[in-house]
Amino acid sequence: MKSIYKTILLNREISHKMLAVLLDPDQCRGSILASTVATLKTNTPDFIFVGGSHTVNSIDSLIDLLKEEIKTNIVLFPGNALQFSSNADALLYLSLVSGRNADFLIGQHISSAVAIKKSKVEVIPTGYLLVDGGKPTSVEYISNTRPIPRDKKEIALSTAVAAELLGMKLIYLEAGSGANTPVPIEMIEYVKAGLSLPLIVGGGIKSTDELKDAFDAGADMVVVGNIFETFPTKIAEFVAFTRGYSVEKLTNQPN
Ligand code: 1GP
Repeated sequence: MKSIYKTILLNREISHKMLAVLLDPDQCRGSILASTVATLKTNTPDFIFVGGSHTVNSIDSLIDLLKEEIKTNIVLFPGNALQFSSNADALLYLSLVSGRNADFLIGQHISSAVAIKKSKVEVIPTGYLLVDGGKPTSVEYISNTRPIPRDKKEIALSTAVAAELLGMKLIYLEAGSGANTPVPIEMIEYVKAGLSLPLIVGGGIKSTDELKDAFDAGADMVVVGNIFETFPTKIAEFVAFTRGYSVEKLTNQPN
């Protein structure tokens, strides 16, 4: 099976920007789920992420349904050790490196490590940095960690580089699902400039203008979830924009 991490590296090399649609099993249900799946079938993003800071409903049944209906890579984006499913294609093995809560740095990992190793799910160690998104978010509350202040890009870079040196393979700059304001552009640019790893950005992105800002600033992949919980058909607009963005960049490259 094709390695998802290799796909991410390859896409970054050819400047193909990636979009991940995040589905929270608690929010994506009933008519919203039906409309989301129908839209995703014909407007398929690079990845579907499944997870959330706090979920009650089954991750497995959502993944099974998605795999039946849509041909794309399903990546676990877990809020805790319970959100593991061996039916997923890959797992972002998140360590909340911006926080000082040992449980989310290593504790949850220990609870699930042996089961994960026995599975066939591709594990992608990911340094996860929570950035102030203008309001308290679930991830901040549940993880009991403080986000990096919005004007402290140097702290964000030092944290991201520490994660890189510790051997993590991806960096995720997160403003938190439903954030008032996405990760600041200056922070994305600054972290990108000092980092060798692929950079994921998410949290509070509600329009293709904000998606463009994140791509322009250096995000290799952007994750969008919350806005689609109210307007699932907007997925089509975001997928089309992402495809067009990479094509336009390639076309405008000097010979
Ligand atoms: C949250 O980064 C993701 O973990 C996506 O955020 O739900 O605000 O789009 P939104």
